[in-house]
Amino acid sequence: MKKRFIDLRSDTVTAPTPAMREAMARAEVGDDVYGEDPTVNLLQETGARLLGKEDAIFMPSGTMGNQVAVKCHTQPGDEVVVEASSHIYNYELGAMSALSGVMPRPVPGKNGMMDPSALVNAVRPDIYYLSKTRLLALENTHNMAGGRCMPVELSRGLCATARELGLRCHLDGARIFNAAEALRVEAREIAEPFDSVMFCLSKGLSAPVGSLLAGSGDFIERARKYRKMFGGGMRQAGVLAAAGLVALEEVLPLLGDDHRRAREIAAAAAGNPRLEVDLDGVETNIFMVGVLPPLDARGLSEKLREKGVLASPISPTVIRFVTHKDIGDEDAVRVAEILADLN
Ligand code: TLP
Repeated sequence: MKKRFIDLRSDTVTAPTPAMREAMARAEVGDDVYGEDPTVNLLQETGARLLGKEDAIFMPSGTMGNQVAVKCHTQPGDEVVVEASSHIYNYELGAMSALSGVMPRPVPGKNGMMDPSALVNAVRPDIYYLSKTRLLALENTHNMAGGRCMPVELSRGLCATARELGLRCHLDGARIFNAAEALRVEAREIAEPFDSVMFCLSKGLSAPVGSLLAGSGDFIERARKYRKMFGGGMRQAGVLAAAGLVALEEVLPLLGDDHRRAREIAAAAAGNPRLEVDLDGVETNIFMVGVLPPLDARGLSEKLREKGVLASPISPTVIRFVTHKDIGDEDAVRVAEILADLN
C-alpha cells in the first residue's frame, strides 16, 4: 500500500472533496471562449461579488492571473514596483519581463510589507528618458514572509500613495481569504483599494484547478483578450469552475482551522532548542522554521520524511510548513510531537 505522508509542503497539494467531484460530474457546461459556460459565469459572478469588484475572469493558474493583470496594466518598457520576496517577482520565471516586456523594481519589505516611503523612493520621476513606473503589485497573505497578513490600513495607504504617483495597483491575493480570516475582515475590504485582485481556488480552498482575476468591467474585457493570447482560453471549463464554487461554499469557512493547526505545530517546534520559530508571526496557514546548526534545512526535511512528514526547505536554514484541509487534528498532533522531539 502507498505510504501516506503528512504533506505540509504546500496547500496546493489538497485533493478535491467528494462534493467537488460530484459537482464536477454534474456541472452544466458550454464553450467558455464564447462566454457560454454557465458554471464558469456563475463562479466569475460569485468571485467578483466576494471581492466587491464589477467583474472577474476564471484563470487556469494564479501565475496566469497575475501575469494577465500585469499585461493589462502596463506597456513594454514600464516598471512594476514589487516587494523583493514576492511570488510575482521570484517564482513566476521572469514572466513579467518575458510576456509584458516590463522591468520589476524590487523593494525589500519587513515581513513582506514595504514601507510607503520606500515605495515613493522606488517610483521614477516623470521624465521622458526614464522608464515609466506604472504598477504597484502587492501580496496578501505573503507567502515567503511566512503567511503574514498586510493590515488593511497599510495596503490602503500604499495604494493611495501609488495612485498619487500615477501608478495602478494589483494584489496577488492567492490566499486573500486566509488574510481575511486572520484579519477578521471581509475579503472585499482587503481588495477595495486595488484595481485588480487575483485569488487562487487551488490552494487552501482545495479546488483542483483555477484562480480568479477580478477588477472593473473594462479591465476584465482586456484580461479576456490577454488570457486567450497567453493560451488560457478554456472550453467546457465548467467542470473545473464547479469545484471552485464548492470550494467557496464548503472549504472557505474552514480556513480558520488550518490557522489554528499551524499555530499548534509552530508552538511545538518553538519548544525545540534546535529550531527557531517567530510564534507572533504565525498568523495564517504558512510558517517558517529556522534550523540551527548542526542541523540544516535539507537534513531536517530528510529526517521528517523518514517519519512520514513532508515540508519544503526554502533556503539552507529555513523550512516552510503549510497547513490545509487535508491535515487534520491528529496529523497536527503527530507533527507537533515529531518536531518537539527532533534532535
Ligand atoms: N505558490 C506555490 C509555489 O509556487 C511557491 C506555493 O506552494 O505556495 N501567488 C502566490 C502568493 C503563490 O503562493 C502562488 C503559488 C502563486 C501566486 C501562483 O499560483 P499557481 O501555482 O496557481 O500559478
